[in-house]
This record gives sequence, C-alpha cells and structure tokens, in this order.
Amino acid sequence: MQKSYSRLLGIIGKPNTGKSTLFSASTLAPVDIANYPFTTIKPNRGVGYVRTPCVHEEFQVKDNPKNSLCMQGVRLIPVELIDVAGIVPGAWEGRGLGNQFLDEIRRADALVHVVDASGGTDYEGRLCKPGEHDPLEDVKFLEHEITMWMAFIIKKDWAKLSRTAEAESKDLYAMLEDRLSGLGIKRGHIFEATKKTALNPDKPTNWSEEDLLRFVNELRIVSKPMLIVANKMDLPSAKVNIERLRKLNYVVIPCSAEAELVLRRAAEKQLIDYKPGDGSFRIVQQEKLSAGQIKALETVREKVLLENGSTGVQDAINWVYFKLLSMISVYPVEDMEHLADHNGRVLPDVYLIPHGTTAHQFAYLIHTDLGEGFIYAVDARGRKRIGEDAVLKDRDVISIVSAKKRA
Ligand SMILES: Nc1nc2c(ncn2[C@@H]2O[C@H](COP(=O)(O)OP(=O)(O)OP(=O)(O)O)[C@@H](O)[C@H]2O)c(=O)[nH]1
Ligand SMILES: [Mg+2]
Repeated sequence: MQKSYSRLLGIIGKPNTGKSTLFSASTLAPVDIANYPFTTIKPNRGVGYVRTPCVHEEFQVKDNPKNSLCMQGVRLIPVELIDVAGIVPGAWEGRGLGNQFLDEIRRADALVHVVDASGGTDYEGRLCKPGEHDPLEDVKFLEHEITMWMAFIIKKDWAKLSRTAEAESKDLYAMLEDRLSGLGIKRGHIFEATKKTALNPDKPTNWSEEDLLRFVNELRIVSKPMLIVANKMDLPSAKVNIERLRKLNYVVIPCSAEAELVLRRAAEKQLIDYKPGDGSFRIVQQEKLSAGQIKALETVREKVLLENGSTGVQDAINWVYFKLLSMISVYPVEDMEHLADHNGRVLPDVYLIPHGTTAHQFAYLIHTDLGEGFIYAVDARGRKRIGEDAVLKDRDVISIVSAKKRA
C-alpha cells in the first residue's frame, strides 16, 4: 500500500475576493463565480498542479507520465485544493456563514489568503469604490478569526486538561496533540508554539487567558502557514496596496486569478499555447477567436503578464508546496537502465515529499514492502549507490533495491 503524503491547501479570505476564480483557474473545475458576497456556500475540492521542470530533458529520454502530466518539458504534479465560503469579521462567533467555513479548513496543511488588493470590496465583500477599503485590515481580521476559532476549540476543556496534565504529571504536548489532531495540529507544532511563547509546559494552570491566546496564535502560525495572494492586480488601485502588503510579515504574491482563468480556458480549447505559470502565450487558432476575445487576451498580456511576469496563480501554488511546506519532487523508477517502471513506462511518477526525507523513508512512501525489504537505493545522476540514511534532493531520480518486491 502506498502511504499518504499529500498536503491539502486551503483557499481562504473574505467574500468576493476571487477565491473561487483562483480555484477554478487552478483546477479547471466549473464553479460558481459572481460579483457579490457568499457565492460559495459549500466548499469546492479539486486537483490543481505544482509546476516543476521535468527531468526527462536532462536524461534525454521520452517520458510517459502516469501520476502527473508533462507539457513541453514542464512536469505538473497534482495537489489537492479546497475553496471555502468567505469569512467575515466575527465568523468564529457565528457571523456570516459562521464557523462552518472554519471547520472546512481543519485538515488544511497551508493556507492561501486571497486578498482583494484593489480595495474595491468592504469587510463583508460588498462592492465599494476601488481603493476605498484597506486590504491590510483584511489580513489582520482574518488572522484574528482563525486564532479565535482555534482558541474557542482549545478553551472548551482547557481548565480540565491543564489540571490533569499537572496533577497526574502527564505530558501536556501529548494531551494537546490528542485533543487537536482534528485540526491537523501535530506535536511538533505544539512544541514550537510553546517554545516561541516561552510558556512553561509543566505549569499550564499558571497560563493566563492572555498567555493562552498568545500560545494559540503561535500555534496557528506554525500549523497553518499562510501565503498572501494580492488578487485583482490587474486593477489600477491594486498597485499601491501591493507595496503596502509587502511590508507585512508575509510573502505576498501579486495575482490576477481572472487572467489565469481566461488563459487556462483558452488553452484548454487549444486556442492558445499556454502552460500554467508561463510568462506569455501564443495564439494558435486566430480564426476561431472573435475580435472581443483577442482583445481580452491582449489585455491580459499587457496588464498582467508584461506587468507582473505571470498571472501569479501558479507561483502561489508552487510557493506553498516548495517553500511554505518545504517539499521536494522525487521520481521513483524500477528499471534504472531505462528510467522506467516494470511496464516500461519512462519516468511514470513524481512524488512531492517533505524536505529531509531519506532514501529508506522514500521506499516506505512508495510501498511498505519496498521499505521493509530495503537494501540500498541508486541515484540516477551518476548511477551512484546511496544508503538508507541518504537525504533525497529535489528532482532526484531514485531506484530502490529491495529484498521484497511490490505486491
Ligand atoms: N479584476 C479582477 N476581478 C477578479 C479577479 N479574480 C476574481 N475577480 C472577480 O471577483 C468577483 C468574485 O470572484 P469569486 O471567485 O466568486 O470570489 P470568492 O472569493 O470566491 O467569493 P465568495 O464565494 O462570495 O466568497 C467576480 O466578479 C470575479 O470575476 C481578478 O484577478 N481581477
Ligand atoms: Mg467563492
């Protein structure tokens, strides 16, 4: 059996910022998009892609991908995305669509906060004059909502939990991990948050209300790392806000989800040659495009691609997986000679795995049998033998030699 190594990315923000547009542009799933708040009520789950240069060119082979796609030298690795309902101030207490939306991001390993950088929507996502609303306020309130929601869950039995931990000399980390596993919070996150807040884990009953809130805030930061997507960068009022957002303690990626959606849809119909994340496109079937469509595409080129380098959507997804979650891509092969699987498929799979994964751990990720029977691995670059503790690198091509064959 293959072990799960996937990471879920949550797309969040107040209503009407372009979350579903970004989701649809990444997944090509048809979802409701509209110019008013709370268009999305039920979450959308779908598959998007991380983009990485494929290794087939370097190894001078023709590949035949199975678990991913290869487009003109670009490997697209599937990842899971969830687009949820908009959140408004006070959501954790039930305002707007309430904390139901928050419950939907429990399992998210990282968050993309889609901000309307044009400042054309108020706190609740209602249209206002462009530039009238300050998107920096949205960053603040959203952080606050998530922290308060987590605090609400933790506080439910904090008094009892902290007393028991102390009275019975139980490990606070283990108790909290057990309590918070449903939020995707691991022991390491709890340990880090305690360390950062310099609170004493042996005396949790001494933590004040304010201490607990500080602790939960750190827990949010370490367990749900967040990237800011400054969306609607195609609108003139976005420019100054993007500069201001950049001064916050976040990585900020300027983006036009709408432009990406236009390009992806045109590429899907083979009207243009465009891969997600490209800095330009080429019209290939001019005769099938109306004058209006050509104008729309050229506006995207001028206002977004030339201005920003790309639409920003792919950069955001890549940043989350490769930087925020520190993942790397590794290609397992069985037949080192042909870089193929046992059916002769060349470079069939590529896995996104955590940075620091060893050859032995990688064997387990592919299949329990390969892990149990692990003898050594071979790195295709230079055909070197590597041992079980060898730490894998991004874009490695690895063959596992095992005493046990995959069932
Ligand atoms: N100018 C511009 N408009 C955009 C962009 N992305 C989305 N929009 C528009 O913003 C509006 C809201 O888009 P949605 O994707 O429905 O927003 P949402 O955040 O999912 O909204 P809720 O589901 O209501 O929370 C729509 O009119 C989109 O066309 C963009 O990059 N630029
Ligand atoms: Mg939506």
